Amino acid sequence: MTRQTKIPCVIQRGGTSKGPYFLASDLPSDPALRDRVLLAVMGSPDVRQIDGLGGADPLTSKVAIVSRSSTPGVDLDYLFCQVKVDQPMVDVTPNCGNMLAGVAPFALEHGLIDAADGRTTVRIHMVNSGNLCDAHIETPGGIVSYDGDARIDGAPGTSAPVMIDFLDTAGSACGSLLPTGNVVDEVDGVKITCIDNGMPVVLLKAQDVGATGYESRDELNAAEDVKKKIESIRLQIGEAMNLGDVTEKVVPKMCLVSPPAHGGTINTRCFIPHVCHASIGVLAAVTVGTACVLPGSTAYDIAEVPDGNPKLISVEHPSGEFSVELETGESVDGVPTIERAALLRTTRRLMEGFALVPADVWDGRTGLVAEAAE
Ligand code: NQM
Repeated sequence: MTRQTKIPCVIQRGGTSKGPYFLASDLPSDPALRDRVLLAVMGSPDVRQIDGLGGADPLTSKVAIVSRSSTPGVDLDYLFCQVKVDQPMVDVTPNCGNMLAGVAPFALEHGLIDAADGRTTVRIHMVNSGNLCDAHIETPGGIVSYDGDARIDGAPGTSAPVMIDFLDTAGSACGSLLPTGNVVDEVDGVKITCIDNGMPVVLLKAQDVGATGYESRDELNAAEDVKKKIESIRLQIGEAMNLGDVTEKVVPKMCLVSPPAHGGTINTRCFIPHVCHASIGVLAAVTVGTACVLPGSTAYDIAEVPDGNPKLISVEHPSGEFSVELETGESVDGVPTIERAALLRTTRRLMEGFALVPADVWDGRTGLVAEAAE
């Protein structure tokens, strides 16, 4: 019988995503070995991830790695790992604002930080991008509560609210808000806006690639012609967005935009990047919201942006809407600065135990690297 390495692990829903959460100290510190371990944990590469914990979908093939932060004034470090379902690859380029919702509760339950009586504010360093955020967690009596009335589209039921304030997300992976230096570029005859306010996203009008923008997720996943056009644009623009060769990367995300259909600000269908999202990513929504207030962008002329500051931007998606509160500051060269983006998520601890990986992938007792996995 093959001996297996037991790794302490919690499975948690974070927003509209789900996956294992680990303490950094329970995983190998070498990134290449860590990635091999995560592939084994999730059962990748395999379209069904049948031999692992992954859910055979990009939204359930995610891992959060958490530790106390060594940065003064910051409580936690959070590294997000997107484990590819059908390829032996782990991408740490982007953040995930959904898994982020579970990070502070996980750390509080593991005693990495202390809870206040009532509500605990936790400052988190998102290692992937170097950005900071504050997560506000309900902790009555100093204990994390998962019960409450908060509801988000894309997750059933209600739970305790996790309010998140993003403090400085412009240029998270691309180095600047508008990485190509332009509000609009043109590729394959299609006008696009390349923007990164927490997530590298390319926004294009749905009609420009032969879609309406109101299709279901399944319809778009079956729309090979539309997906081919989108991928061609993505591969051509990746370098100009400072992301290098994006063939094997999960960014930039590709977002089809169209006028709102349900009283929101804008309607979206996001490809992440090859599968249509069931809703929309957190930082993708912050980035799309930012494009809505950016004069000249591909979203600006179709967005119905409310007056006032801060503004509640409602991003419509295949399973409802996602509200982002955006506070804008002075415009510099026609580009508004985003002072703050705040939003609501929920989370729930689902399982606690051990993930098991074959010892020939990682022998956790000796820390030995297995050559066999190469
Ligand atoms: O944009 C999916 C998700 C995400 C990422 C994706 C996310 C974000 O919904 O911050 O949360 O875009 O691949 O979990």
